[in-house]
Amino acid sequence: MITFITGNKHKVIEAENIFKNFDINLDHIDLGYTEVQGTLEDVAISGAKYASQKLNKSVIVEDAGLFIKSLEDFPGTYSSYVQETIGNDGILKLMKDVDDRYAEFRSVIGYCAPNSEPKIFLGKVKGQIALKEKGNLGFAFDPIFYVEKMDKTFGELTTEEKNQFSHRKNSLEQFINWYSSND
Ligand code: ITT
Repeated sequence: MITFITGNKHKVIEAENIFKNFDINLDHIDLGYTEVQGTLEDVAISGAKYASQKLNKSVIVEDAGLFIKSLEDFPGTYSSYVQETIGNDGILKLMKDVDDRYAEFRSVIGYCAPNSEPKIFLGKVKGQIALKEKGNLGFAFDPIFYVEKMDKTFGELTTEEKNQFSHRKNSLEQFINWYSSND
């Protein structure tokens, strides 16, 4: 049994949808943990270690973010704060008249078992910042993240569609592959 520590119910839905194809049970607890200042990797390592010690369980945590090339990787590790303050409208304003709209979502999964050292798994997906919000599926930055091969934003994709190639799918799949061959 793996316990996913997150306060984001959308992440839980996506993760459950991925885990159901494997023989690993996934539980979910919203245990607040203090996010250290630092990279996605730093946050995932310290969060996983903290939660696993506190609960005496094998846990995963995830730290994710949107990295926009022409804004020098902003909002990056400030993604939560930016989503809560200026939101998608604010990002679109910053991107007004910007030609290079390349962006990546990154997801780092931190895994830790009791009395062990944490491990991390990075997943990415490439896209573009759309010219306007599109779609009401998904969450947070999804309506402004456009994926050329689908000709849709993440906000226009069902969970199943997003889970075919999202940053979260990539990080979780790496974790699952490692876990399945080490357990
Ligand atoms: P945790 O409790 O798991 O930390 P969170 O929502 O705070 O949940 P993160 O810090 O990992 O998640 O994410 C940083 C921000 O990026 C936050 O505003 C998320 O809503 C947003 N985000 C993360 N994954 C996303 C995705 O797949 N699509 C759109 N926005 C996403």
